Amino acid sequence: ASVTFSEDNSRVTAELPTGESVEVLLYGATVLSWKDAAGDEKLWLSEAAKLDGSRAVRGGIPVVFPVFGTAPDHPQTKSLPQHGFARTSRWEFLGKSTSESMVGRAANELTVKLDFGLSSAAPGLDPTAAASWPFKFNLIYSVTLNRESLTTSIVATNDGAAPFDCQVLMHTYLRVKDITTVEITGLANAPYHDKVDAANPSKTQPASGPLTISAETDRVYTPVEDAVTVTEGGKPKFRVTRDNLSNVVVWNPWTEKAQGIADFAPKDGFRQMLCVEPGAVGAWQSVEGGDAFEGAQTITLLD
Ligand code: TA6
Repeated sequence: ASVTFSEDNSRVTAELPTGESVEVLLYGATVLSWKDAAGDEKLWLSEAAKLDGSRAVRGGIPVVFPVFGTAPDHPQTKSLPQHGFARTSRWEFLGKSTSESMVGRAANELTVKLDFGLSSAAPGLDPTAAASWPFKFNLIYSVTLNRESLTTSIVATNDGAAPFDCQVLMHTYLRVKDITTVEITGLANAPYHDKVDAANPSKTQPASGPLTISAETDRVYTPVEDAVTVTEGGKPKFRVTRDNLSNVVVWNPWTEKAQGIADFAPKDGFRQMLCVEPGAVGAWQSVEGGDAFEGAQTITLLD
């Protein structure tokens, strides 16, 4: 048995013989769908998400580079759009590879890796980028699927002589059945920047007790533990681990913000989603000419 691929000029899909699948839109190299063997969707995608390249995809896993949010007092990136230009550029599909290994429960388990590229010379580069971020760079983004997990990894290479500063984040929209039964653990004692409390943004997560979501939540954590776990109704659902990404953003827009986001639909869809976003966003990553920044997330299915 082998992996089934499909590719057209807008997206690439891969399906394992056991039924798990992933779909990636070339626009933004945005993972749109990740299904388990039973066909259950693990990511949330807005019903009003634009998939035609007219704006960043609302949902799935948008790639954030070279800036998270906006950085008005950072000369190199202050004129870039929110979350940078990677998610609004057309990436090139570089190819696929499969490997077989004794992984997890299944002997001889298949793993499939899809590679995508975006460079400063690419025709698909969002035009605002070249205009306002004049660095020579090359991005390789890999999406790796096996029965247990989905890994997304990025290598950002500086092809110029001058160093550049960047931030990297994978803006993952996890799908949940009911946000009110969700608990997030692995953040104990973690300092975080609370973007909902401008008056008092610097906080620390208590030593015990899970994070629960019952209002707009927008926090940039620096976890002290390796894994963040999402449970629903007391049952573990997702474990998120990181390589070289020291931050995790937890976001849910809740009622009012969802109402105000044009491409967020249905408006009560915030009850079925939770953004857990691994990134290197607490500080600027300075990449010397010829060097690269690498980071990855792995989302493991626990049920
Ligand atoms: O990751 C959280 C966040 O920075 C929120 O502040 C909110 O702006 C969200 O990203 C969505 O941003 P977007 O530009 O995709 O609407």
